Amino acid sequence: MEITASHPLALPVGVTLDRYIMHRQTAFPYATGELSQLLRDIALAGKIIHREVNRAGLIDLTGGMGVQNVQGESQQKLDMIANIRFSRALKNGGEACAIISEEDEDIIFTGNNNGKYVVAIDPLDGSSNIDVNVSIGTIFSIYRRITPIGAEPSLADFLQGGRRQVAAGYILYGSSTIMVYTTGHSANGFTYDASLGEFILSHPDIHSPANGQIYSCNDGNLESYDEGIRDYLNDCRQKQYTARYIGSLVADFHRNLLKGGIYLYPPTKKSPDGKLRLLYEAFPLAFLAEKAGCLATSGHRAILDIKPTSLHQRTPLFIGAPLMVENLMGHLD
Ligand code: FDP
Repeated sequence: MEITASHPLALPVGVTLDRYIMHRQTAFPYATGELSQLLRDIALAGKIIHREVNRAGLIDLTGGMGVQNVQGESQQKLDMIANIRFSRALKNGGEACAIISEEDEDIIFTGNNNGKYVVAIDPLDGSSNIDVNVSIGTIFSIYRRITPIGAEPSLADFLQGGRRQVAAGYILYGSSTIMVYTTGHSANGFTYDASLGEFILSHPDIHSPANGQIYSCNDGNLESYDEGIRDYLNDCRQKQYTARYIGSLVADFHRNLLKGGIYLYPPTKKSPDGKLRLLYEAFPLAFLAEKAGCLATSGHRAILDIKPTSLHQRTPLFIGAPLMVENLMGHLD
């Protein structure tokens, strides 16, 4: 068999996440490498979760724990495992002095009081899809601490506001596993090659389409949405847009980011403040979305302009293609 230059076997493997992070770091002469290491720790935990998710059905990792998490939602075994994996990776890494997680009520102190960063994380988002082989994800958000290095970190480190994030992203465990993150410049995606054990740059400098034709929301909640939202959804139907709702925020967000679309989780009667969590769902996705040319709003203000007041605060979320989000806003009071 002749292997030509364009044959897949002859093509270079591509840029690994490690190399990319290292390369980016050299662009900042005063960078110490701690943020780079933190991102590598997150990627490593992501690889482990990829492995657990893929064999969950074989080793009794599906199903619930029989307990509820701090949100009052039933905790799945994989939720708990992902939480342990990420906490351990961040504790062992040494760069994070504290973590907050969807699965824990209070701040987790890593014991590394010299660490410069704090991390807010949803270790496994989309729990209701875990047992049925549907895409799920991890969402993370990183801040430089504002408490002095060496001291015990505090709530204030986590309540700085979304615009103070220094990095944010997600890992989607889908038909392939992909990590997408930004350090405040471009948004880049790295697909996991399990045979190499490496994330490889596959989606450099993501720019989402300015407009789209996909809308994603839980239609079963329609009766409990405000009139403006119902109006907007009607508009989408009249334009014969495509309805796509996986019910895993990361998966719905990722699809819309690449194809052009809007994700909506409005206030409902059951969740009058919205269902999604500000610090480890809305903030990181909004930060990433803005870098990729999208918009994210609560319906009242840009998500990144919301002043956080508590660790597990909720918010309505409308996020996606800028023209779609603007059109939606035109339907709201
Ligand atoms: P889940 O409760 O399954 O963890 O983060 C919460 C979240 O999933 C999102 O991932 C998802 O988009 C949304 O809630 C789904 O909520 P509904 O079941 O109410 O539609």
